[in-house]
Amino acid sequence: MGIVTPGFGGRRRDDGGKLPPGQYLTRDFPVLSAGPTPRVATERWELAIVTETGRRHSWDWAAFTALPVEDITVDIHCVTRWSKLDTAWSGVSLDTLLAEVDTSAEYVMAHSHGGYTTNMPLPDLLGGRAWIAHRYGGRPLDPEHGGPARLLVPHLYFWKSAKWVRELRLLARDEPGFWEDAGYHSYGDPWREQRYEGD
Ligand SMILES: Nc1nc2c(c(=O)[nH]1)N[C@H]1C(S)=C(S)[C@@H](COP(=O)(O)O)O[C@H]1N2
Ligand SMILES: [Mo]
Repeated sequence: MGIVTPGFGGRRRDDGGKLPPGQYLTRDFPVLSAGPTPRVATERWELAIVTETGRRHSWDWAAFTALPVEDITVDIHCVTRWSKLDTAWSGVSLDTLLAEVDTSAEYVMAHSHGGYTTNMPLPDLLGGRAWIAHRYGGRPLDPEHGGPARLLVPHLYFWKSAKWVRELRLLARDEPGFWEDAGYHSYGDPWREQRYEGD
C-alpha cells in the first residue's frame, strides 16, 4: 500500500482510530426502532431493577433525577454499520443504581416499553461503562431516541442500548433478547465485529 491522500482513493481516515472495523461515520442521528415509539410520561415513568431472587428496587422520575447525574461523551456503533462519534449525553451511572442492589447474578436482561429486550453480562454495566441516559445534546432525550430515558452501553453495539427501558432483570444464566434471539451476537463487541451468532 502506498501513501493515501486524504479525500482521494477511498474513505478519509478522519476518525482518529475511533472507527471499529466495517463501520462508517455519520453525522446524522438515525432512528432505529423495531416498532412504534412508546410515549411514556415522566409522571408514570418508573425504572426497576429486579434481582435473581425477585427483590425489586425502583425509582420514579423524581427519585431517579435526584441521583447524581453524569455528563458522558461517547462514540456509538450500530450493527447496521453507522458510527457516530462524540455523542453527548447526561444520565445516571449504573454503578450508582446497582450500588444499592445485592446480587450474585452474572447477566442482565433489559426490558423496554413496547416489549423490546436485550441481554448482556452484568459486569458490562459496571465500571463507568453504562448509564440510564435522559438527556442528549443538552436537552431532554427525544422519544424517538428512547426518551424519557434509555440504557446507554456504548462499548457494545448500539442495539444493546435499550430505548424506553423500564426494567433490568438480573439473571443467573444468559438468555437471548430480541435481536440476539434473531441471530445477532449475544455479546456484540464492535471492535471484535461480533455482529451475528458465531462471529
Ligand atoms: N426499545 C428499543 N430499544 C432499542 C431499539 C429498539 O428497536 N427498541 N433498537 C436498538 C438499535 S438496533 C439501535 S441501533 C439503537 C438506535 O437508537 P437510536 O434510534 O436512538 O439511534 O437503539 C437500540 N435500542
Ligand atoms: Mo442497531
